[in-house]
Formats: sequence, structure tokens, C-alpha cells
Amino acid sequence: MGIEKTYIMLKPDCVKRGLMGEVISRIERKGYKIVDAKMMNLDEAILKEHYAHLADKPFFPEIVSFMTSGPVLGMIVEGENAVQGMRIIMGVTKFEEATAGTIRGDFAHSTSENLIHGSDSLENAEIEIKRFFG
Ligand code: YYY
Ligand code: MG
Repeated sequence: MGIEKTYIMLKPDCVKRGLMGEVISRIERKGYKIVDAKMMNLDEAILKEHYAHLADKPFFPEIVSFMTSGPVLGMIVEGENAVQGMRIIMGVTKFEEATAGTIRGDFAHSTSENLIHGSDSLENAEIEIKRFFG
């Protein structure tokens, strides 16, 4: 708890579907601050780092092709308990289990194309902010 910074990334499906405004609005209405943001085109090397925990999975090539299919919006989001709080408003990974009222629950119709990334721990938030914002 306390004021935390977390790494949030709006994935290519979110950008292509014109849902960035909707998602940013939810983040702001929750009371979090976007303290930095940039559009980026990711490459395979950074995805191998970012998704190292999934590199051995059969669906890893699909993740790479999806995440390199268009620009993403990387953001640093700050607020009280922001790491866990963002995971709650995002919804769970599997789209079919994501609760209505969450970002994934309301908008995702696929697990790979699930709109948004959010750091899963304070430790990973620090690593990911360094990875994408230097
Ligand atoms: O942190 P989160 O995004 O909720 O899930 P991770 O387990 O870190 O997986 C990252 C990313 O990989 C997920 O958002 C979609 C994709 N993925 C997938 O396509 N199929 C799975 N069975 C698990 C994850
Ligand atoms: Mg994750």
C-alpha cells in the first residue's frame, strides 16, 4: 500500500479499436494519475524480455505477432495501491472469466487480445517502468 507507480500498456487491439479514451477515462476516474505516456512500436527482443515467463509456451509466437501488429501506448500510472488496484480494474487474464465492469470483462473477446497490460507486483512495476521508460 501507499502511493505506487505501475506500468500500464494499452495493447494494439485497444489502439486499433479506438478504446484508448475509454480505458484512460476509467484509469482517471478511479483517481489515478498518468505521470508519463508514449506511443511505441515494440520488437521481438523487448517482448522476449517483457514476457520471459511465457517464452516457452506454445502461444508465445502469437503474442509476439499480436504485440508487434501495431503501436501500443505505454504509461506510468500513479496512485494509492496502484499496482493491485489497476489489476482489479483490468480484470483477469482469461477473457471468459473477466468480470463485467472490468476493462477486459467489458471489452475483451479473446485472451491474447485482451486490451491492456498491468504490472503484477511492485517489484515488476519498477522493472517494467525501467524497461519501457529508461
Ligand atoms: O498479466 P496478464 O496479462 O494478465 O497475464 P500473463 O499471464 O502475464 O500473460 C501475458 C499475456 O499473454 C496475456 O495478457 C495474454 C497472453 N496469454 C495468452 O494469450 N494465452 C494464455 N493462456 C495466457 C496468456
Ligand atoms: Mg502478466
